[in-house]
Amino acid sequence: MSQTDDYTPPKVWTWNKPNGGHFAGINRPVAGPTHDQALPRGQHPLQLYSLATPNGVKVTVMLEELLALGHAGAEYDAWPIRITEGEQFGSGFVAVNPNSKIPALLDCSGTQPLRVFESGAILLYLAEKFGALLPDDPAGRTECLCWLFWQMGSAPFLGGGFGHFYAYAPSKIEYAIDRYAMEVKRQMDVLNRRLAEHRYVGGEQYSIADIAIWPWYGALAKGLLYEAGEFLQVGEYRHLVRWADEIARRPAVQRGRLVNRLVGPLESQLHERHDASDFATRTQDKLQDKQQEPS
Ligand SMILES: N[C@@H](CCC(=O)N[C@@H](CS)C(=O)NCC(=O)O)C(=O)O
Repeated sequence: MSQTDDYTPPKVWTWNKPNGGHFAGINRPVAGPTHDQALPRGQHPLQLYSLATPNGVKVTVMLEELLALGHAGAEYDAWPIRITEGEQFGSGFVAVNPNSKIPALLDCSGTQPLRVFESGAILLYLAEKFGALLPDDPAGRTECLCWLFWQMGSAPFLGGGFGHFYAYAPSKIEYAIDRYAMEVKRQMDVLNRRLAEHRYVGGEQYSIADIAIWPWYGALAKGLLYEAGEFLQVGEYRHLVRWADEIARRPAVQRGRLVNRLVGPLESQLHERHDASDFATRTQDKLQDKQQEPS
């Protein structure tokens, strides 16, 4: 096994900027704004500040699903936050999310704007606001929320753990990759077993549990995250793959994936979303932007 035992932690940790790996440019050990930057504001009650990473896609899929269900009050303006350029540290964004991470939502439909941050909290807020995509009965609701919170607790092991050490870390550390590969395979097995018995993660009804889990574990199961499909043998989790394919076919999911996407084929990018008609005209948007990746 390769070892990294040439490092002895000092008594007091200090910030070694160049040692931060792939995200060295944006990672820092303190919170709060770095600069003044107001957020743009559109005409709809819901203002979303986000990016088409897995955490961002959860919310745009949710909003598109709500609109597809006929909830006109879910009309939204979606503004891109360029996290590789540090826009999450602007004063306006920090006021909406003190944790400086996308996605962040501002609901301006009441007398005072209401901020909502953390993707799981945003999904739950929207589900309750519109009475949709969350079962009403106590048992169904509880099961759905268990899986929603499962995702919020599990994905950091996939993204911050496995993805970081497998794809982004400046050196390949066998111990770290082993540890997180084992955990991620265990998580996929959890989902696979659940989906062997139920059509959707929450049960027989499509819900915010699927909307939270699909952008991470659906992409993983299709080999689209961290180029790790072969390494993790994702095709073995056939019930998870079946579910991932079914969710991917939903028109609202296909629309939601495009919103605030700044990279990839031009037809997959919709930098800002202000109206349903924006999807039809998106290929006219010729702006290119810097790489975005889940952190
Ligand atoms: N637990 C948060 C995680 C959000 C998150 O990690 N967002 C990433 C992009 S996927 C981000 O904004 N990173 C910027 C940074 O870390 O500075 C949520 O689910 O909303």
